[in-house]
This record gives sequence, C-alpha cells and structure tokens, in this order.
Amino acid sequence: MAVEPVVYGASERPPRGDYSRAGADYTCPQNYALYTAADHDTYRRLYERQAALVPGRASDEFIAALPSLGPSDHIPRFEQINEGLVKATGWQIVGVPGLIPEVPFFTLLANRKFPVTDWIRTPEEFDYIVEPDVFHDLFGHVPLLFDPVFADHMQEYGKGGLKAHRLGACELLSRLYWYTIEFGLIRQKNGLRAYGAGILSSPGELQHALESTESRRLPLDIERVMRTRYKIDSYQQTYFVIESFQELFDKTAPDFTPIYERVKGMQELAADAS
Ligand code: HBI
Ligand code: FE
Repeated sequence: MAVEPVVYGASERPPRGDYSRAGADYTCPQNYALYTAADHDTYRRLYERQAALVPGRASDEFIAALPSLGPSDHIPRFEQINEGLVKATGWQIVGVPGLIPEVPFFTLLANRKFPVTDWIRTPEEFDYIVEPDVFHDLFGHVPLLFDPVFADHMQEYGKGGLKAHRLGACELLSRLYWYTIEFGLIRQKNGLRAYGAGILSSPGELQHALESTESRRLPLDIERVMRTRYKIDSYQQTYFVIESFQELFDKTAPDFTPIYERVKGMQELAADAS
C-alpha cells in the first residue's frame, strides 16, 4: 500500500526517501543494499566528528550507551543494534523512509518501536540537513533508548501523542518533544550536559547549547514549554534543563488535558521570549 509522504515543519522541499517502500504502519526494512561506499564514509566521518565532541558535553547515560550502536566505520545494521536494545529496554528500531505522520509515529513509540530513517545525507550536506537522516536518528536518538527511565518516558510520550491527537493538541505536545527529546539539557554531577538528539547529532549546537551566553536556559516547566514556539532551522534560543531523566518521566506522567486547556487560552511565546 503506497503511503503519502509527509513534510515536517517549515521545510518547503519535497520529503526525501522512497515512501513506496513503506507499509501501512509507515515502516520499511533497512535498505542496506542502497548504501554506497560514499554513504558509509559519510557515516564514519559524522560519527568520528561527534564522538570527539561528546565527552564532557553529552549526558553520562549517552556516553555509556554510545558503543551499543556498534561499528563506527560504516552504517550499522538495525537488526544488530536491536539484539542489544531489545535486551536492554524492550525497544527496537524500525526502518522508515523518512518523516512520517504523527499518528503512525506516536503508534510506533507507544509500542517501543523507534522509527529510524534509513537514508543518509549527501557529502555536500555534511554540516547541515533539515530532515533527520540515519545519522541523526541513530547517533542522536538511539543511545538513550538503552536507558530504562528514558525508554519508559519515550513510550509514555508515544501514548500521550495518540491522546493529544484525539484532543487536537499535537502542536502543543510537539513542543514538548522539541524542547526535551530533540533539544533537552540535563544538569549532572559534572555539570550541564546535552541529552537532546538534535544537539547530540550537531557539531555546532553541541557547543552552542552548553556555552552560548545569548540563549536562555530554564528549568523544565511543561506549561512554559507548551507555550513556546520553536524554529527548526537555527540554534535554539531557549533550552529547558532537567536534573534527571526521572524528573522528565515524572513531569510528563500526569494527564495533560488540563494543561492543554490552560495553554490554549494563553499568549504563545516566541522562541527567544525572556
Ligand atoms: N517522523 N520518522 C519520524 N521521526 C520523527 O522524529 C518525527 C516524525 N514525525 C513527526 C514528528 N517526529 C514530530 O511531529 C513529533 O513531534 C511527533
Ligand atoms: Fe530527531
């Protein structure tokens, strides 16, 4: 069954990836034969650059789990990562042709399946790409799925997303995803660290998020997050900080219905609101 591709955020470009490969749940097997030597080399170079930057900047749990991605000199096979991941937290990664609509996305998360785009950026896009590619998803998102508390949060987020869809609150909930799972910061014993995938997979933002004096860093406040707009193609002007993944799990466990109602009646905040 051919499924409609989806365009994410404000990117005008048509979505990348071959959606004719996707099933009704939008997943597709990792097309390993698709990768060229240049693709494997792009992955190797991206991994090498980020792995040199994450010590002292990424959360302890990320550093501990990074080796679970397996070899760094070529694009790993998803089923090899899954051998360790399923044992660790019951999660598995599944191939997708790219960004997928919110309900299939939330449904996969609610079933402990993380969608990983299976194509990789071109060498010309080495420094920046709008859509998530296999490097962003594997390097940015997958290591923390090995952490039990974070893994539980991700499944609850998926369940919450299906509820938000029923309530017409997906935009509000996507801000929570953006300011935590994509661009979240955590204060740990050795200092401020990044846990958001968008930061961890970006050389520039990994330094900007922790060192920039222009950006503001606020304690995680769900209502404030849901009021705050975000930009998808520039460094964040606001970061939200947690003290532990348990805090993230606890703060996002309650039923958000009353928060959605309150926030809908409030003034939205710009990404750089003080
Ligand atoms: N699809 N493959 C993929 N990966 C994502 O991270 C993703 C998505 N679709 C929608 C989406 N993220 C965001 O809208 C979330 O806030 C739901
Ligand atoms: Fe992402």
